Amino acid sequence: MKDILAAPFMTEMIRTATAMYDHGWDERNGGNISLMLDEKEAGEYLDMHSVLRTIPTGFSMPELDGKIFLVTGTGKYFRNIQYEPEVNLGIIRLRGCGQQADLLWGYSDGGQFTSEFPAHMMSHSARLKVNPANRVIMHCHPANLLAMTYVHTLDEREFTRTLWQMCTECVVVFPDGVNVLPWMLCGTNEIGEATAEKMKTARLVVWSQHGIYGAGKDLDETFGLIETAEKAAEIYMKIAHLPRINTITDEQMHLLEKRFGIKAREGYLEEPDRGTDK
Ligand code: 2HA
Ligand code: ZN
Repeated sequence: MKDILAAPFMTEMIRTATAMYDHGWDERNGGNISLMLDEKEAGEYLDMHSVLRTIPTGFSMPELDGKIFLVTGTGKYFRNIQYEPEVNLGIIRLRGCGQQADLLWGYSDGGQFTSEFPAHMMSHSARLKVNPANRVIMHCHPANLLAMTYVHTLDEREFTRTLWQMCTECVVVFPDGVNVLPWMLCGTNEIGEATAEKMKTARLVVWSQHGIYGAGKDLDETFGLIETAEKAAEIYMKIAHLPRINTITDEQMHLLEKRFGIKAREGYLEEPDRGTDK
């Protein structure tokens, strides 16, 4: 059996959680990540028949039966993941219509997966239907995106357009835009279901006055997605109180669409022949 602490999925997870902490996105026990593992790859590092204990999930998701996830632990600090991965992370396999999670590794102090496990698993299910290559759901509390939800309309088209206007590459990195949930109680199946519904049409979902969810095919892509949206929100928070005398126009965004071979979300940009709006 190979050393699991040297597995690429483990080193990448630790590297990513540490970078997120270093960016200030995951204060105290804030934030959580789940990474779907390939069964064959995980089998090189784990005895797949040895179940340490079984944890009830509190929801039913038959479509995820047999799927294996590396998940951050509840109450655990991202800051500490690099020092004690086996305490702060766990690997679980779902079964029994997703109602049971068999622990295969980790949570070694008796802990369990993140309180946002329902939102993660429901979002995995939603994103896999849109993109079978999706592997990552990531949640964190980046300051500027959060700040923006206090002063900007939560209308999804307007929120997205503002972010696209803040950096030239935004529309290229997230052409599907950003969906937005109003404030909701976190850690519940209800916010999980609402997040998954929003994940059907975008890889980024803002939780107002709380944080953001991102989805992607790997940790790098998902981190980069949140990083780009947060950079745009930072610029917005630097200029929101000042008169805006220049911006990126819809016409320019259409040029970006052509240059990078992407298509901005339907109806989010004015069509070229109808001129541009703000
Ligand atoms: O796990 O971020 O939303 C801590 C959180 C809950
Ligand atoms: Zn949170």
